[in-house]
Amino acid sequence: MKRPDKVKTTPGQGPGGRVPPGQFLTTKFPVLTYGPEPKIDIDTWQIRVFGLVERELTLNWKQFSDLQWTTTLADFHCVTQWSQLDNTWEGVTVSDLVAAAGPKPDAQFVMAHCYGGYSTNLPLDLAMDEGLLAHKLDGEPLGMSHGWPLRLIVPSVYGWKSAKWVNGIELMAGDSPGFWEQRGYHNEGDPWKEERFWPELTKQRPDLTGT
Ligand SMILES: Nc1nc2c(c(=O)[nH]1)N[C@H]1C(S)=C(S)[C@@H](COP(=O)(O)O)O[C@H]1N2
Ligand SMILES: [Mo]
Repeated sequence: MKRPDKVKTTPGQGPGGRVPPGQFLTTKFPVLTYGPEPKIDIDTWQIRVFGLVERELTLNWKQFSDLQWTTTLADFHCVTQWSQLDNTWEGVTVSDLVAAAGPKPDAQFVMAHCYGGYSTNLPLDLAMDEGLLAHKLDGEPLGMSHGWPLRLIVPSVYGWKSAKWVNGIELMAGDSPGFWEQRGYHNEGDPWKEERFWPELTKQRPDLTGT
């Protein structure tokens, strides 16, 4: 008998009540990328921490991977309704990286920038509390399509905030919408509150239901 690879859950059900409303479980880790995958050469790869920082940082892969590494276990919820539980990510915490640059007191938001032009915005507190710049998933380097060599992981918000191919963390005083946030996705994106799209936009544009 074929075992279904999706299990529909309702609030509070699912393993340990860990699956937010309107989500299906998957074990496959689908790929979701808007547009073409960027081409990345590890020899020229770099990440920049800039904006409201005391010391702007530009690190190459060697310098980045010499930072303290952290492992986290987290669930992943995509706004297109799949959730995957228990992913083990390894990388450098946003808080360790940002601490190295020294955030200025008026920094309150971050913009994650990516190879290929994608971006997403987050409150600085959230990024510092749980943001991980991950290079490995379940013990293996990320696949190209999952953001190799480095992606952001922010488990408590929808997956579009977990930017792949990250190459910049910009600290800002005011909030500013990222790629999907400019195109109708919710600014905060809490899956437990189903903050999927801006309510007005969803009403005006019924086509904006799950990309
Ligand atoms: N650079 C970039 N990062 C991105 C995206 C993207 O299109 N470009 N898609 C986002 C979305 S909508 C989701 S759900 C996750 C999916 O990650 P995955 O492809 O590794 O499953 O990546 C996020 N990060
Ligand atoms: Mo997504």
